[in-house]
Amino acid sequence: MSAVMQPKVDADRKAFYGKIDKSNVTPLWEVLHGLITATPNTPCKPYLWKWDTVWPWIQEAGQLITAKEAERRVLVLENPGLRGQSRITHSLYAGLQLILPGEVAPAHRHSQSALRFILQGSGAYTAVDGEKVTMNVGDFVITPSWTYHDHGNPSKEPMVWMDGLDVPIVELFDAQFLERPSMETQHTDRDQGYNLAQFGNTMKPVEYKHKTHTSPLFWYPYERTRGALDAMKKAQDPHACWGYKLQYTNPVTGDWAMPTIGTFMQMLPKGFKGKPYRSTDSTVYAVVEGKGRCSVNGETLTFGPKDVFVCPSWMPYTLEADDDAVIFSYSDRPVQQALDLWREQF
Ligand code: GTQ
Repeated sequence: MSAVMQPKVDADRKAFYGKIDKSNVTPLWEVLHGLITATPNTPCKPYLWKWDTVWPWIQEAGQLITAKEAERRVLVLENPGLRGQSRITHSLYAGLQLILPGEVAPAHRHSQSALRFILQGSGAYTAVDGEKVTMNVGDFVITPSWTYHDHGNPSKEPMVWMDGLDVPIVELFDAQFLERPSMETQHTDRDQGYNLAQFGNTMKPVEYKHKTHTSPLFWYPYERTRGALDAMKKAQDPHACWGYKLQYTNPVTGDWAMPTIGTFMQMLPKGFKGKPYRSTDSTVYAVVEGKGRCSVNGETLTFGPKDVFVCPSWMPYTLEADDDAVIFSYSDRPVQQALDLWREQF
């Protein structure tokens, strides 16, 4: 085709696009290269939220609104590449929730699954399905899809945890529901610790049959997780990329603790310099102990306790630690694996 033909071709195509556009039809060839890409083309960016920066703002939020009025007094951590979408990665939500002494965050239930990862304070509780769990720093707590939950703080100190929810995943499927019961708080008739006793001891009640894909154990205390990492560290060498890393499991099925969110705790031993790693699950990290660095996409994220950072899909990153660093993380890995999509490379 000669060059002189081009304007006519362009004009014909434009006219054609205009004609079919009115009926909501569009040519694939104009968008194909952006649609089916050779590697993940994520809008998610690497980012670090320093605790020292956000903690004063969390306290300020505590002066501006009560937990009751807000329903949930949370500062959402929005990925800089996804502003206005209440997302920390393309598929997951994160927020920092504050509950002050004497406050109650009223009960509700929703299709979205939630995790709590405790960053500061002790003595506040979350009530899940009729049972209160009093939380401490480093604990991982699950609120399964469609279970009633309310939070309260009978302690004398403010309590902050990170909320991780699968909001964007549920939104993708347009499958969200929310209900508020008539009572502000749930009647809790079981003792604290009952859930852990039933499911946290590599046993289960003989009559227990699981009905959902979420772990029946909803409280994973830090003490146990930390103990497991310590034992691992004594027994073996660290993995070249991730040091010592454990995945939280459903004790009954051995599967993920939550169907949509994979959760992990890892330890980078003092002086660790990890090799580059990448995977298709954009990952949210929350630091419990220690200091170190994550280098991703030419940026160095220098982290310490209570900091939160994100490593986006398929960007190679390395982890380093100055002292023993213990880091919680979560991602959409269970969903990707269930759909045969997940890849990693190291
Ligand atoms: O605690 O139920 O950060 O429903 C966002 C939505 C927390 C909660 C969030 C929620 C909650």
